Amino acid sequence: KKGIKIKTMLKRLQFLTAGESHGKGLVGIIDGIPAGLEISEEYIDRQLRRRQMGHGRGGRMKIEKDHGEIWSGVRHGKTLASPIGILVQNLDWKNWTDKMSVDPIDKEIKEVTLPRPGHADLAGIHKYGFTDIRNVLERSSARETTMRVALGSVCRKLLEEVGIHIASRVVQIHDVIDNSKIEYKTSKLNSFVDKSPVRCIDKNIENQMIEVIDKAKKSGDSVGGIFEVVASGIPYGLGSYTQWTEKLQSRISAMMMSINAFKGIEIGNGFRSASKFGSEVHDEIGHDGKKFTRFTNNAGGIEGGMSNAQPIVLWMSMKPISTLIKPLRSVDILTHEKKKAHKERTDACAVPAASIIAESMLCITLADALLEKFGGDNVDQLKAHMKATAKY
Ligand code: EPS
Repeated sequence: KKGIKIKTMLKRLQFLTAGESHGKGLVGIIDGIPAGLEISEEYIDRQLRRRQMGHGRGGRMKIEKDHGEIWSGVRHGKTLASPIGILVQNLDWKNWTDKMSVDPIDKEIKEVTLPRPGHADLAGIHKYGFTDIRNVLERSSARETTMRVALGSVCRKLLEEVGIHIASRVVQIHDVIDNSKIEYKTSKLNSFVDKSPVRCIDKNIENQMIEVIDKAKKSGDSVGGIFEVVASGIPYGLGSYTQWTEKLQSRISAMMMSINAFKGIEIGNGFRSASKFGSEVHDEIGHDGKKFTRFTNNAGGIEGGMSNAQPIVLWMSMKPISTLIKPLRSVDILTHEKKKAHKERTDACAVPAASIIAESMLCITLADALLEKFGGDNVDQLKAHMKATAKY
């Protein structure tokens, strides 16, 4: 008998999000988290706050104060192994009760008919047969990623329990590049980088990044960028080379590329290895008397579809947000009149926020791969299994 199976790359965890950008709120469930994990709304909210930050965010973030309310799966501060349900209310909902009413209403509601190039609008109305683009844009909005961060924070807590830390930093916004090397431990990186409004390391570059965002904003435009996500404390053997569905890099990429506006992912040196010789790329092996060591980590912690006990390093690129205050050419979907695209309140830059979303998706992917390899119905069992068999 077939059970209900959510179609994802995940093996042990399942999660779903629901919610429209201007609906009542966001709903999420994550199932498969072992019992006995300490978690609080305060812990979740700390991550939600990180997603709301960043220079270049628009008016919506001034309205929202995202709060993850735990509805199920936790008792007296610890997980029960049952599905964890989380709710985040949209504070903006009170301004949208007519436009986003669940029940039919008598009032005339103006339909959105001018698709934005780059957004889900045009393909979405064709796919679902809508005449109002709002039916598409409400769910395709990056507001949905709030819930991914909320659910991802439960996985982050689980990873922290076993010494795995995930952090990120912005490398590039538009044409401004921060060439700094990361000199912080992964567990300390976020507390440093989070102090920067663009989440970069170099203070001079920070000013230039702010300038380029301000310039874009002033002209009604938007900018994208690149950021790096790192995970440390990873044992050997998450993922496998035995089948395409098992490879860790496929699982990570599928999860990452599901984030709104993400256009590219590099594992380790990625595209930057293409112009190098093999002898310059591959990470030579040493031994310090206790364990194997590597002289470099160009592979970004993954070889043959498995973690190799080096930090996992990912670079990701985000395109500029497609909702523009200075809109591009478009065509009315009903009249076929040539007009400018629909304007909504928007962000000039959401790259710093996107780096938090990517961290969260990596948390879910790695927690899943960890539970797949080491199992355990409660956190103590997971720890005991890891103590007995994990190799670093
Ligand atoms: C977002 C909320 C949205 C946008 C943004 C991301 O809120 P609103 O549409 O009310 O301003 O700020 O999404 C987009 C720009 C987009 O094109 O989807 C959030 O919570 O991150």
